[in-house]
Amino acid sequence: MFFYLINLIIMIFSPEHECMDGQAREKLQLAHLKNLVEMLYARVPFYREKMNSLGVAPEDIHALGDIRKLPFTTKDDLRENYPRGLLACPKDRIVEVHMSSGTTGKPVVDEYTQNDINIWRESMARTLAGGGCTRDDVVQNCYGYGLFTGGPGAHYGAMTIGAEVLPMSSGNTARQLMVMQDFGSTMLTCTPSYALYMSEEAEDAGIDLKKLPINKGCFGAEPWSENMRKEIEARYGMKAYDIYGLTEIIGPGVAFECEAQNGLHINEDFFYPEIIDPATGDPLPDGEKGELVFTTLTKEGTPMLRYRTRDITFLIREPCSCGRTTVRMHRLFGRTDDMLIIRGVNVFPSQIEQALIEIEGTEPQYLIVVNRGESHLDEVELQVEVKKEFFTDETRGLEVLRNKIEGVMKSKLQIGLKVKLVEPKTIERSIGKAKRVIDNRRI
Ligand code: DLL
Repeated sequence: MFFYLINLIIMIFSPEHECMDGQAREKLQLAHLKNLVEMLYARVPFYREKMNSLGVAPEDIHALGDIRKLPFTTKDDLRENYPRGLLACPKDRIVEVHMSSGTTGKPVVDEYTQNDINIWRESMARTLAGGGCTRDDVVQNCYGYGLFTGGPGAHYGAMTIGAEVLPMSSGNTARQLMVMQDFGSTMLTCTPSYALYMSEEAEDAGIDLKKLPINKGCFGAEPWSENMRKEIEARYGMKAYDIYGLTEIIGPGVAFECEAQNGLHINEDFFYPEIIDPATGDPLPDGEKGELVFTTLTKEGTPMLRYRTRDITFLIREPCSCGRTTVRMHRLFGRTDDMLIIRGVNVFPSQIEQALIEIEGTEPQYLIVVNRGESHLDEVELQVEVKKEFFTDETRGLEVLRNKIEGVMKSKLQIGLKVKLVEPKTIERSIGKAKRVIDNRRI
């Protein structure tokens, strides 16, 4: 009765799990962890060999903290075991497969049993409910369908809630806008860059998104800043929520924002998080920024043991005003492998984006091009789209703006970069994940 009331008031999808007492949850997590380690040791040679080489066996797991005795798993391990080397159950129990291509090497594979799909449905229902989704919503799902987890994940979640799903996939923006108007979509799910792109197309077509019923959205799959959130909220007249996940762990549904928007709640009864120092692998205390590591506690197809995500964040354990008791992660700061090292200085594309959107006159569209110059020094060109008024204006305005951006970047990033202002819509738009960096140094 108590949980039923909470559910009615603040739309928590599974209050009995999401608002669970901390000690009870830890007990559950430990039981799952023991099962998982036993199962992986018995069934997956890759994990058995790794554990043997560290001299650790399933019977060494007595407390949650013992997870630190276990080996890490990396993206390279996954690629080396492509396509089916990490399968932990008979192949005939697999009902669905997803992959993420990345930019180099073999894709990363996730294979799901029916039980894994059920966990995914549940995690995504919690995620969309965190963004206010109810059975009364019409969810326009413009994450890509196919091998990418975004489309199917959001679809499963919305259906589990009982909402109506429009399975649009990404692209064909004119049709997206037509359907949005004709079917009265109330919730949008897509990458944040595609949400912005659609809003530009709407503006050009004379459609005022603020007048449509669409009033909330769950965005993720790529880095985006607080300012980009404000921009999306202003253009649509909606509330925009950050959602996080990765193919290796399940897809979207690993963590999500609630209405308090003070970090992303991790579905930690399914996905056990740790933060480590990326250089040493040592655990870091709560509140300290490091690499996020996940163990899938209940997955059957391709479970992951201490998977190093390369995503950088910190954990927040203070109670959340929404009533959920799950640990939260701060929205991502970047990735260990996206970090550009420019003349010895660490730079994340997200820092550039954050600085840029604060500068009046620029559009939230940019491209970072890194070259190694003739003097063998790294040279960075930052291409920034500028509002169309600037190009009809005298060139003096453009020069002032360019100097301003260069000055702000120098003070925020501690490196000098060359800014090239470009006309609206010259930077290539993406219907999926946006490409923000071209690093020619590696070619
Ligand atoms: O992007 C799953 C997903 C789909 C998440 C839809 C959210 C919404 P992958 O293609 O395997 O899976 O990419 C995972 O994308 O390790 C992060 O680096 C990045 N990422 C995902 N969500 C966010 C986010 C999906 N909210 C990789 N903010 C992850 C920043 C994100 N980066």
